Parts: sequence; C-alpha cells; structure tokens
Amino acid sequence: MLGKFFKKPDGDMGGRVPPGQALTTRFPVLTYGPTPRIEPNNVEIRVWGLAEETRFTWDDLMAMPQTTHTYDIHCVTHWSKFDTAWTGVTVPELMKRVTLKPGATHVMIHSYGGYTTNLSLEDFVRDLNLLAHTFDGAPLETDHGGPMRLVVPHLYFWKSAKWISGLEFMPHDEPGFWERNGYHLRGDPFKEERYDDD
Ligand SMILES: Nc1nc2c(c(=O)[nH]1)N[C@H]1C(S)=C(S)[C@@H](COP(=O)(O)O)O[C@H]1N2
Ligand SMILES: [Mo]
Repeated sequence: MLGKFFKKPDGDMGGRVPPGQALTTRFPVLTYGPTPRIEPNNVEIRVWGLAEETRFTWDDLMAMPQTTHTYDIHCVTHWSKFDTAWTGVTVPELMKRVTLKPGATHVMIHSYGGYTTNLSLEDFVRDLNLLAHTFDGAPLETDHGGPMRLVVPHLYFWKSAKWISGLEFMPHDEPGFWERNGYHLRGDPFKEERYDDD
C-alpha cells in the first residue's frame, strides 16, 4: 500500500539500481574487437564438452517456443538501463534439447569472433535467460549482438554474450575473455562483483 504513494528517497529506485550504477536511457554499444556480421540463416549454436554434441540452426531455434521478457540490465562500466524488452528462446527451453554428461557444472559461452564468457549451470539455466533475436519488438541490431545473443539479466552485462555461437559444458569453472582480463568470475551487480579482487 505505502509503495503506491511514497518513493524511496535514496535514489536506488526501490532497490532496482545496484550500488555504483547510474541509470541511462541510451543503449551504449560495448564490443571488444571487430563486430562479426552473420546472416541469420548462418547462425548455428554448437554444443560440445560434457554434453552430447549437437547443433541448433536458426530454423531450429525459431521453431522453439518464443518468450518475451522485460527487465533491467547492468553494465560493469556503471550504467544500468531499465525495462529492456527481449524476445527469444529461454535457456531452459533450449536445454530440454541438450543432454548433459555426468559431471557438467559450468558452461563456457562462445561467440562468433572469439569472445567467451563463463557461467555456472545454476546461473545459466534460468527462466529469465534468453537467446534473444529481438529487442523492443525489432530484430536485434548487429552492434547489440544480432542476429542472436545471450541475455543473462541477473549478472553484469558482459555475461550476455553477443553473436552467440556455442556452448561448451565443463566439469569446473574457467574464466572467459573478460574474466581472464581482471573481471570477476561471477559478476553479481548487487554484490558489486566487478573485478577479481572484489
Ligand atoms: N561477443 C561479444 N559479446 C559481448 C561483448 C563483446 O565484446 N563481444 N561485450 C560484453 C560487454 S562488456 C557488454 S557490457 C555487453 C554490451 O552489450 P551492448 O553492446 O548491446 O550494450 O555485451 C557483452 N557481450
Ligand atoms: Mo561491459
């Protein structure tokens, strides 16, 4: 009841803005290295490591149930953006079609162009995580990871690999690209897990 009439006075918008973050209405592009340009029909997500090897083509992915989620995103470079709307295949939906082998605990996400980022299976297989091809109702722009990117909204945005190309299941955690270059292995924005000495 009170929430209807009072705004929290401390500037974190009722707990939605993680510590050290500022809100933006823009959508900055953050890409390390060149931007790969892949035609949708050439998008494939390859699965290997501690899982039965398989590939999902663009048509396979489009034939799966499609979900739209709206949520906030948080970049380690201190911007947060509210109410971003993404459409795609949820990770649990994709994982119904993946057979893990015993001992798989983590996944390395691979992207066209060579970018990688690591996640525990607990952080990866969540209903809110999407393999997204649409942003705000329009095809995802190439700069933002089109034709398809991962979106993992509960962790800093570097975990949301653009131009996703593969899932490598692993028996332990291992740092991906930014994690090898000083970023935190997990990256929870509400715990300010920015760098590996945090
Ligand atoms: N393949 C790939 N994915 C990536 C990156 C990248 O350089 N290459 N940058 C990451 C970082 S650091 C951030 S903050 C977000 C930025 O996404 P945006 O450019 O759509 O804002 O993408 C993440 N995913
Ligand atoms: Mo980032």
